[in-house]
Amino acid sequence: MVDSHTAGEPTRVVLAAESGFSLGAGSLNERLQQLRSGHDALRRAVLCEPRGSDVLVGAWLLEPDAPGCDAALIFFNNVGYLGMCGHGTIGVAATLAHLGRARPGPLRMQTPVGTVQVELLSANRATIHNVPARRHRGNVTVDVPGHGAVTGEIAWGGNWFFLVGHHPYNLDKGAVDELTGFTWAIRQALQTAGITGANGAAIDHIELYASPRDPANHSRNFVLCPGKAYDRSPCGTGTSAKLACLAADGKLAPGEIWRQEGILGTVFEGSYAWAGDPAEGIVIPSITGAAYITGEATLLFDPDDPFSAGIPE
Ligand code: PYC
Repeated sequence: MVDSHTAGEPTRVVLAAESGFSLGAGSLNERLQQLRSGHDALRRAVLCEPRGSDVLVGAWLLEPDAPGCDAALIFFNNVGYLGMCGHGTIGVAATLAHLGRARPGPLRMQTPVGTVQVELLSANRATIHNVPARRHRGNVTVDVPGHGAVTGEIAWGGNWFFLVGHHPYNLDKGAVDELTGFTWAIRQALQTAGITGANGAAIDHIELYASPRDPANHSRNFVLCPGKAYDRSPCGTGTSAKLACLAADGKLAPGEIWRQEGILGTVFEGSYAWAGDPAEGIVIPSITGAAYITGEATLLFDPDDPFSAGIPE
């Protein structure tokens, strides 16, 4: 496996072919099902303590079954599987460069929610052209116990997000506990109120945004991930969701640059193109960021180790 971080957020790439472990030869979604229903212990063993932590996002690097793709990816975290992961895709691109499997230029990655075109700009920098993103509903108010009414927007950026601009918090790293408490309460309130993304999909990422610290940027965010860890990066799918909302409001023109600062002050540069008729409100977000390799290792599973499959929840 190869570890990296993208703008502070870690990615652990599992080189599935080298591991000797196979998910069979089905479609990517069939292989995801295999992993989810038959081998979920492997997700925990690879990612959770004692080998990993709640903060890590994993990426199984697999052979693609979609025509024209260079690789297929299944993203996972401490509690389950992600449709797409922006920081993770940039991390995979840097990992492929590190392994000598990719040179600067175009790459196509298959994910369970669609194909992502990647432009590897250098060994550490990449632009991803994400799956189509859209605002699903604007101006949604939910009653959050202990906090009152909170209004936000629901958007898809490869994962489902609830984006909130009106809140009383400073998005400071020192306030992470408070921000986590607030966003976790929002997530639970959405669930209780039956507020979902399209087709009843759970909204499992909550994004707060505010003015940037650095005037060169346009916004700062704090993103809570499904397993209650916060994204150290500005979140690729979260920035995609934000771009879709800006496009829907006519606040950002196609091709215009949006510099999204995360909670650490690291930046993703975003822009969008309309996917079709602007009236449909569907955009193709482009996100540029940098990733650095932090380690390479072989994971060992000792049958005598009581925590070989991770520390149970
Ligand atoms: O960058 O899309 C992202 C992401 C999702 C969860 C953590 N990072």
